Amino acid sequence: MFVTFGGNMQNTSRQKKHILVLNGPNLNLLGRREPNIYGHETLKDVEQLLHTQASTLGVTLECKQSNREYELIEWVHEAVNNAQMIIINPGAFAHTSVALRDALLGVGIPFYEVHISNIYRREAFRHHSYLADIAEGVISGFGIYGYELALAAANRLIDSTLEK
Ligand code: CA2
Repeated sequence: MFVTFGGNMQNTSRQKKHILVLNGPNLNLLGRREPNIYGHETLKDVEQLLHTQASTLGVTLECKQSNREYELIEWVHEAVNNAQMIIINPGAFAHTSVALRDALLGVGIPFYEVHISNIYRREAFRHHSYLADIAEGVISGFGIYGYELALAAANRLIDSTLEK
């Protein structure tokens, strides 16, 4: 059940809503290089925005970034114990990683794939993602706003499953 309290939506059901936000290789450089493609905000700025949005929605959030494929895979495995949704910007691993695909398939946690840039307007090798066909949805080309869209959508998807 959901009630508004001080303008914020509160989840009064006993089940905690928890979302894992993963960022892959080189996204720690956000805001520091290639602002024409990825904008001026740093990853810390993005994570702060998402934490603010999450508290308004009444969900808890964990944000992690790694340049290592195995670390992302480990975090996906660990999420099986506590996250109802994953939001992932896999970076270039979207275009290369069967292992990350297998991890996401293996745990079966629903996830949204986010790309800051429009990968379909870029080089041909970015047009294919190993995650896209197993994702609940893909957001690409909305800048960092894509993460906020994904969080709003993830919260709704969790609510719809809690209601059942
Ligand atoms: O558009 C996206 O979010 C990407 O996932 C970003 C990846 C790229 O390989 C994907 O094709 C699309 C690259 C992340 C690199 O991030 C940087 C950020 C700032 C400066 C340099 C790299």
